[in-house]
Amino acid sequence: MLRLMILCLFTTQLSAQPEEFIRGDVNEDGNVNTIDLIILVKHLTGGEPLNLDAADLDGDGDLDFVDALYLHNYLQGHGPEPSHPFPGCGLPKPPVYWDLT
Ligand SMILES: [Ca+2]
Ligand SMILES: [Ca+2]
Repeated sequence: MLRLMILCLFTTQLSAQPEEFIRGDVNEDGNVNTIDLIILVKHLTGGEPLNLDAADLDGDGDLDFVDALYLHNYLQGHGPEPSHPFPGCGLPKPPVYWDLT
């Protein structure tokens, strides 16, 4: 029984591993371009599923039209680059926890 519990814990940890991605590369083709913006807007209006981590352009943990505007501005050369990981593939930064004790 103990072996089974340990195996289950190990399996859960493996499946919880974050996957590498490029912020803004919503369709995961290796490029950040207008197609990603179109897919993101389609998703936000009830359309296609997508890589939610990559679509969170500002990396705030929420997916909304601010992310679409962020990507639009970046693609037009009027906004900052997507947050980490960008332009290369990588893992998101771990969350910062405040110790209030
Ligand atoms: Ca793409
Ligand atoms: Ca966001």
